[in-house]
Amino acid sequence: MLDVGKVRRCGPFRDIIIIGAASGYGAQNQATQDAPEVLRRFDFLGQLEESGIPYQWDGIVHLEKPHASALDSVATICSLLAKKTKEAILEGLFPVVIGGDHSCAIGTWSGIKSAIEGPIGLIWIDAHMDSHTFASSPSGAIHGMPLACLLGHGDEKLTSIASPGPKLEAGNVCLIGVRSYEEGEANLLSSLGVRVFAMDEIRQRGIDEVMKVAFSIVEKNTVGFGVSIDLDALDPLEEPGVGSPVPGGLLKKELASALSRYRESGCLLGVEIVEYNPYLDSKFATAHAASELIEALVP
Ligand SMILES: [Mn+2]
Repeated sequence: MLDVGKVRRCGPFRDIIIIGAASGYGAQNQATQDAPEVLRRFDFLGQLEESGIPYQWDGIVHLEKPHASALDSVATICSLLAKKTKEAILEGLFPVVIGGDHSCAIGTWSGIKSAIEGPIGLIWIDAHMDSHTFASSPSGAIHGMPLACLLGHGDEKLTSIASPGPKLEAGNVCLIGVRSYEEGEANLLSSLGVRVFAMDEIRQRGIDEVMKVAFSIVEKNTVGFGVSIDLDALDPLEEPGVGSPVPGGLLKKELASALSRYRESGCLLGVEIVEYNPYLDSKFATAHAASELIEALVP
C-alpha cells in the first residue's frame, strides 16, 4: 500500500471494513478467540446489508502458532491488528474490530492513532477498568490492562505497538458502565485524571445524560474519537455470553439508543466490540446484542 501520510480529519468514510481479532491470549479462559468466526458465520451484521449499509469482512487476524508467553502472543496479534486498522483509516474506511478478548484494543487503537494527525478520544464501555499493569494485576491477565497500555503504562512490548509512547491522553478518555475493579487500576486512572462513569452514577443521571457528557470529553480536544465496547458492560441476565460477567449492567436497548447519538457526530473514527464468549451465550442473545450495538454506531 502507498504511504499516503496521516489523515487529518475523520470521515466521510468510503465503506465499513470488519476486522476480526482472534485474541484469547489476554484472558485466562481463551474462549473469546472463537468469537469473530462464530459471529461471522452467524452473519451478525446481515442486518446492515438489509439496511443498505455496505460492509466487507477483511478476515480474521490470528496466530498460526502462539508464542510461549501470553505477553508475546498478545503483542504479536496486536501489531498485526494495528497494521490493519491503520491501513483502514488511511484508505478512508471505517474499521469495526471484532474481538477476541479486550487486549486486542491495544492493537486497534494504536493502529488508528498512528494513522491520524492529532489527538484522538476514546469511550471505553466496560464493567471493568482494564487499567492494570503487570505490577498491579492480581491475575496477570492482559485483557485487564489494555486501557493502561494505551495511556502509556505497562510493558513496553504493549505500549510501543505501531509507535512509541502513549496513544491516548487521559483527558480525552472516559469509561462507562464500570462496576468491578481493583484498587491499583482505580488509583492509576484517578492519578491520571481519567473520567469514570460507574453504574451507580449512570443509574442516577441516566445513560443519555452520561453519554452527552462523555461525548464532550472525547470530542473537545481531539480530531475524532472511537468507541470500545466490552460486551460485559451489558447485564448478564440479558446477555450471558461474555468473558467475565458482572451483575447490574446496562440494558442492550438503552445502550444502543444512547450510542446512536454518536452516529451522526461526524467524528467517529472506528468501533470495537469484544469479549463475546459463544459458549456461554443463550440462543445467540449476546450475538444479537453485538449486532445491535454495531448497527447503532456505524455511520
Ligand atoms: Mn474489558
